[in-house]
Amino acid sequence: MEQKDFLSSDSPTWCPGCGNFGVLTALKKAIVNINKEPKDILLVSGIGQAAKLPHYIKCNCFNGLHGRALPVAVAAKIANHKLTVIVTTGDGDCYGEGGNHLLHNIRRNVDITVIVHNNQIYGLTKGQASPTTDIGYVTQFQPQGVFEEPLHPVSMAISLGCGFVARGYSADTKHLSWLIGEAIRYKGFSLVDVLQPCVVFNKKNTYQWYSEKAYKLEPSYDSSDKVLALQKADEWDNKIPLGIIYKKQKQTFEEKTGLYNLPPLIEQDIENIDITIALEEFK
Ligand SMILES: Cc1ncc(C[n+]2csc(CCOP(=O)(O)OP(=O)(O)O)c2C)c(N)n1
Ligand code: SF4
Repeated sequence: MEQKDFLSSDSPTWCPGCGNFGVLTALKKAIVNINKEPKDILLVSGIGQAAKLPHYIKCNCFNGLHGRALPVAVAAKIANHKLTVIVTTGDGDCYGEGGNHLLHNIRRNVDITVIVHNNQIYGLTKGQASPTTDIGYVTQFQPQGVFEEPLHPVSMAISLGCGFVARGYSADTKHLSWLIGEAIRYKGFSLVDVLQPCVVFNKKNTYQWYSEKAYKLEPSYDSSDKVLALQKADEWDNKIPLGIIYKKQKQTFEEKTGLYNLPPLIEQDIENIDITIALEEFK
C-alpha cells in the first residue's frame, strides 16, 4: 500500500500551522508501513478538532459522541478482531469527558491504539481549559487563571498498568510516525500522548515552548523499568521526554477470553441461529 491508497476526498479544515497536521502526516506514514489495506483499518474518534482526523484518511471511520470514542473502538475490535483499530482524540475528549472510559479500558486491555492530540486546551469550543491545561493559564473562561492541578496522562496511564505508554511531538513527524507504528504493533491497549500546539487558543504551550523542553529518550533507556518510567513521566516543567516511556507485554482481553479462537462476528454463520427465544423476551 502507498500513501495515495489512503487519500481522502475531504481536505482538513484546521487552522494553518495547527499541530494536528503533524499528527495526520505521522499517522498516514505509520499506516502505510503496517501494510494493511484501507478496509482493514478502522479510525474512531469523538468530537473536537483532533476528532476530525479520520475524515482525512481513506479507511473505515466512526465518529462517536464527545468522550465516547473508546467504547465504540473497543466494541468494534471485539466484534471483529481482524480490524486494526486506532482512536484519534483530544485531551478534553479522552482525559476529560471520556476519562472514565480511559481508566477502565486500560484495565480491560483490548488491542487498540489511542492517539491523544494533547493541545492542553479545548480547541473546537474556542479555548476553555482542558484537564491538561497548565496551572495559572489564563483563558477567556478562566480569567483568573486555572486553579486545578493538571492531569499528567503519561504518569496516570503507567500507574494504571497500561502496557504501552509513549509521548510524541507533532512537529517531529518522523519520530511520531515511528512511535505510532510501534503502538499499533504492540499487542494490547497502547496510548500515545502527542504534544500538539494549538496556534489559536493556547498561547503558552507553543511550538517554541515545546521545542525548548522536548528531548528524545536515549536508545539505552530501559522502557521496561516501571520505576524509571514513572520518574521520566514526572518530568514536565523544564524537560519533557519523548519516546516509549513504558512498555510491558501483558495478556490482552482477546487472549484472556479466547476471542482469537473464534472467527470475527461478521464471518460467523448466522443462517441457522434461532432468535425467537430472544425476541419473546421483548414482547
Ligand atoms: C457531552 C458534550 N459536552 C460538550 C460538548 C462540546 N464540545 C465539543 S468539542 C469540545 C472540546 C474539545 O476539546 P478537545 O477534546 O481537547 O479537542 P480539540 O478540539 O482541542 O482537538 C467540547 C467541550 C459536546 N459536544 N458534547
Ligand atoms: S483552533 Fe487550535 S486545535 Fe483547532 S484547528 Fe485551530 S490551531 Fe488547531
